[in-house]
Amino acid sequence: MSHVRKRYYLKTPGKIIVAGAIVLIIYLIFHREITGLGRLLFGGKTYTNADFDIPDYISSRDTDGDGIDDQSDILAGAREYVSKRPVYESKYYSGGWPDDNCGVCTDVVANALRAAGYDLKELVSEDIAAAPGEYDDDCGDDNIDFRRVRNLLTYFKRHALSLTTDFSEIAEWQGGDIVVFKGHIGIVSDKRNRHGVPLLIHHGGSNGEGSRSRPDYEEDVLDLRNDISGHFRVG
Ligand SMILES: [Ca+2]
Repeated sequence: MSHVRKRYYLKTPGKIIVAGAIVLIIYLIFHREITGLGRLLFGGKTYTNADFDIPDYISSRDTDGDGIDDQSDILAGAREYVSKRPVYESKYYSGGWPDDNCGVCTDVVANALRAAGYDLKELVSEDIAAAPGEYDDDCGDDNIDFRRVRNLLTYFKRHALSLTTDFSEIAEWQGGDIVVFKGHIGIVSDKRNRHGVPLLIHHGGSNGEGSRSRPDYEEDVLDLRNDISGHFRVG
């Protein structure tokens, strides 16, 4: 008894689609550093301050007294937090701090600063009490106030060093800085793209309101955004 192997062939439209997809993928891989979609999908080669003759910024402060300067602690704290691959989910916690590996964009910043000895829950609460007119009227719950982008923007405007929002001034951007967008916030990476623009350590969708866990929390997306509202340095 003979067996006749049945072969399946793609029809012409299918072949064109598959070939087109392959060409597009190859193009994006080889041009990933100059195309926004390629950078998002495949990342790109990264650079450091040394590649652009930019001196590393070392803070003169060591708030938690661990022998490591604040700026370095903040950067390491951000990486430590996202290394646990938190799940993007916006929930209320009775203690304020998420304790189930879920979180939102503000939790990256709160945990990064916590690693340097800054308790944003306490600091934001104290500042709202000291200057309630500077914050929105719906503030007043310590457990959530420090997890809202708009409150952190107000707090950093009042208490942190405000720096340029021009991405072309690459020497003014350092790992451990804080960057705020419309509805989103993150920590500046010490890795840079081919133009010297740093990567962003963050959690959330590209519009800041993501609802899924990201496969990569450190991305070359900073200069793809046009809604920056603040660049700050705490350390
Ligand atoms: Ca320290």
